[in-house]
Amino acid sequence: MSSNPLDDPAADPFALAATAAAEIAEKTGVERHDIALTLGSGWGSAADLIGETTATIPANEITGFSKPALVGHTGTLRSVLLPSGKRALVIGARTHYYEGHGVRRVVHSVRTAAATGASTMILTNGAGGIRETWAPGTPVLISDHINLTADSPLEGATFIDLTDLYSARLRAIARQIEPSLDEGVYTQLRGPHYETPAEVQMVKAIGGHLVGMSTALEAIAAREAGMEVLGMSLVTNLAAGISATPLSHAEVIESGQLAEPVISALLARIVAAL
Ligand code: 8IG
Repeated sequence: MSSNPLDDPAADPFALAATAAAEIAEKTGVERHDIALTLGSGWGSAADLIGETTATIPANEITGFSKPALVGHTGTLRSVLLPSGKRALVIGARTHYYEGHGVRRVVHSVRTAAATGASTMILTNGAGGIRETWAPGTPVLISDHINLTADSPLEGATFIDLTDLYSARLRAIARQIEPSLDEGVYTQLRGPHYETPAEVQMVKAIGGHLVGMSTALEAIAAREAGMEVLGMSLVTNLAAGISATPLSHAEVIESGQLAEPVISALLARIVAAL
């Protein structure tokens, strides 16, 4: 196991993000990126659809990034030239909170994206759906979140307003592209276990519509960095107890793969409209 500089409590996570961004600029030959996308389960093909990939970097070659913990998570950073001439940084390497490396490692990709110049952060994920009407394969715009990790990427007395964290402006653009897109409140839990049915009922009672293990902490860090955030979930499964059948990771992966072409094309159309 190689050590990660972010694990040193004395390290400055923003300085390490700036270092990572400089390395990305050097390795991609792209001075500044405008938009960043983190592609979660089911969303990966969007990278091929949004534009022309001009550089692909194994994430572990960049300061602070780690090898992906999970098969199906690609572990690369890609620089994509959009038809508009804008540059997108596609992050296919997400560190999850449940990996236990701490929240600095979780949000490093977002801070790095901001340091590359990106002013828009698109966060995508696979999630469990609490609304019965959301069949597996349904994409949902994230309108707000509930952070049940009991953690924060902010350190010290850093008071950041999270009203309109998930930009109403960007959501309106997404709904212009696809008027049938539903919105929902994403609830981040620590995982890696899925919820019990009782926990899903608790999340429903407090106003959550989606359950997942990423995104909320990343969105907070994106806002701290001054970025405008668009969040989208792919409902890969009904949350525990909403459907009669138990959850299996294999089924979650499979429904993600089935929906991937459709939702990736949708995301590409949204990116083109930003
Ligand atoms: I994909 O049902 C996916 N990720 N917490 N619950 C939680 N995370 C998830 C789920 C789910 N499905």
